[in-house]
Formats: sequence, C-alpha cells, structure tokens
Amino acid sequence: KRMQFIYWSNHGQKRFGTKNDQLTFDDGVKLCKEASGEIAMPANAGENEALMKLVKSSEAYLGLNDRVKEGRFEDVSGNPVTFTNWKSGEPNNYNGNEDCSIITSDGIWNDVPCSRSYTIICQF
Ligand code: GN1
Ligand code: CA
Ligand code: CA
Repeated sequence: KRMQFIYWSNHGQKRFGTKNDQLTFDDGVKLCKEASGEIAMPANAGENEALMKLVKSSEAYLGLNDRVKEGRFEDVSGNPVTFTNWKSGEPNNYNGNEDCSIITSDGIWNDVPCSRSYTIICQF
C-alpha cells in the first residue's frame, strides 16, 4: 500500500514523517508499521527537538505506553525507555485511564487515554 508522507524532520540517522492524520494509538501503531516504520519515539533530546518541529498546534502520539504495568512506560517493542521529557506532574494516569502518551508543540510529554485521536508521526 502506498503511503504519502508529506512532512519530514531529520536528526542524525532518524527521520520523522507524518501525513497529519489523527488516529487512536493502536491505529497509529498499525499505520506506521504498514509504512515500514514505527510510531515516533525520540531516543534523546535532539530527536525530541526534531520530532517537536512536526508537532504544530495539535499533539502527536509517542510510541510509548504503560499498559503492561502501570507506571512502567515502555516502547512498542516492550523495552523500557531511557530518555523521557514529561511535563512536571506527568505522567499522572488521570482517572486511572492514561496508558499512552503525547508530545505537545513545546516538546513536553503527557500521558493520555489510548482511545483518543491524535496526530500520528512515524519514524524511519
Ligand atoms: C488533562 O483536561 P483534564 O484536566 O481533563 C489531560 C491529562 C493531564 C491533565 C493535567 C486528555 O486532563 O492527561 O494529566 O490535563 N488530559 C488530556 O491537569 O490531555
Ligand atoms: Ca498509566
Ligand atoms: Ca496525564
């Protein structure tokens, strides 16, 4: 299936791309896999900055969740992450129902419900 990614941002070897569609977390993971990439997950501050540049007024999902064990955020391969950029007070598992995470236009992170729709950015 042909994937039309329009907006790109690079840092080192990593390339972030988006079609600016808004999907649930699971649908976003699927979209990126179908495009032979994975949902965006910055490994360091430089990558976080590059990713931030694609996040305009809306917010975008990160490839990060704590579904397996509350409070233990891991990437889509199930590995714990080393770099994080949580907003102060986050992650807070608001209403006991926030196991996914987003990056805002200022580059900081917040945990949110996985069922909500946010912009999907993939990494390649
Ligand atoms: C947001 O807007 P409110 O209070 O329902 C946010 C939570 C944050 C909280 C911080 C979907 O919840 O994740 O922890 O603000 N919810 C969403 O006050 O963004
Ligand atoms: Ca949680
Ligand atoms: Ca939260």
